[in-house]
Amino acid sequence: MERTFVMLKPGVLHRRIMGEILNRFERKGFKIIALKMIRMDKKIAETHYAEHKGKKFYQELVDYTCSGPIVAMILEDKDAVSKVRRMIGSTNVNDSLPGTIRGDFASSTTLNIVHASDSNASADREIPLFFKPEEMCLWEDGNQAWF
Ligand code: 3AN
Repeated sequence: MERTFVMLKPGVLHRRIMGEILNRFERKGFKIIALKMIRMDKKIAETHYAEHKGKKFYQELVDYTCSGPIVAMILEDKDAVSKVRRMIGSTNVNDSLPGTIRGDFASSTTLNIVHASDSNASADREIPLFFKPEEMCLWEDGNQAWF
């Protein structure tokens, strides 16, 4: 099983679409093994987006992600990284297709609503930045009769 890190950026809460987005991940069958709402501090945002330091959108990106609460989560599934990336759509909002999260909800590339790890290496770097091991809740799909 593979794990990936997903972050719903502040615009999601402002627009009241958190449930809609979580619903898409659940319908697809991902197992949510960690979930929390936090206000990101500048240091974490700068570490998370370190590769973009110096680019013209960097400051707006850091300011935006720190401007309100974010929802951080770890999703687990076979090929979770690539599956989630397909569901969120292209980085550039002009290219993100209808039916993807960015294609349906984002109107700006910098403020593009959602982040998801783009590789296993990114997931391995991002997960510990946002979650302590004890914040993960590992669970098994139980006997169907219980539900
Ligand atoms: P992704 O989030 O799709 O992995 P990255 O890692 O290249 O894309 O960029 C991180 C974030 O930086 C994007 N989610 C977006 O908010 C912002 N960003 C990336 N490229 C641009 C760009 N060309 N113009 C404006 N904002 C950008």
